[in-house]
Amino acid sequence: MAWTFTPDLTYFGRTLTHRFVREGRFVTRLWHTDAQARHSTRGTWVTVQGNPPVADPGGPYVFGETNAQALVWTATLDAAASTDDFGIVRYEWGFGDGTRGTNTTPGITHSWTNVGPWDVELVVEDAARLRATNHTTVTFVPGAPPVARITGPALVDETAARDGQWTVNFSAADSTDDVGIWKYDWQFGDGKTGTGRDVTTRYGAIGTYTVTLTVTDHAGQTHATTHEVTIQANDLPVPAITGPRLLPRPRCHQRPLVRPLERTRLHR
Ligand SMILES: [Ca+2]
Ligand SMILES: [Ca+2]
Repeated sequence: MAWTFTPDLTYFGRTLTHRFVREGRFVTRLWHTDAQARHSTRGTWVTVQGNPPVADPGGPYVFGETNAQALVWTATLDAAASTDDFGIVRYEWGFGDGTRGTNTTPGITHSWTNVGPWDVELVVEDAARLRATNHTTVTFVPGAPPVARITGPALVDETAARDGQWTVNFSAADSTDDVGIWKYDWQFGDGKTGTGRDVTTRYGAIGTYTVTLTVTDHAGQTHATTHEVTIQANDLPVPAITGPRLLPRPRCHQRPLVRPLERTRLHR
């Protein structure tokens, strides 16, 4: 009669004592040989169970705007303070937004779509499948809103025009934010719009236009400013006609190039 706990650990005898060094469910096999040398095998599960774990999700967590990227808030949570007598094998998180995630290590990174506060649940499990649950909160706090500034000409004359279109450049490079600007949205006052920090537009008529710049930081906070630009023409064009030059009139005392006909007859 032999008892096998692992391929290299075998006991013989009707009864035995085995010391488990960790929690979990283990397969134990009994190899039996009767008096007629017939063999049979039976297996069973042995569950080794210590104390349940203690869940500690950390927190409450408060993160700033540096954790935001294009209105998505990302943070790493740490359950390293959770404990168990033999060790935690699984960390399951409920992020409060309807999604869950699992990991075999205490840390986990997740992204939320707004600032919360989010009620976060942590479930830890040891090798014996004993569980413990705890909660914390995750909150994101936006920083300062951005400040929009337009750099561009106030007056654009005909030197910038070509084929009836005035080309004008504007820049939002002087706009500021405590963390960073996500978006630049432009309205040029003539119905056209644009995006990006540095933009070029074309006006098709003289006049004064109000340019509006709206900047958005990664927390979704906005600020708008305006800038007036006047499009003008220079002096009106002066038409000039170039044609054939007039020939000079012949002088009266000049002899005709051809002699009169009757005088020619007298010399015959
Ligand atoms: Ca345990
Ligand atoms: Ca900001």
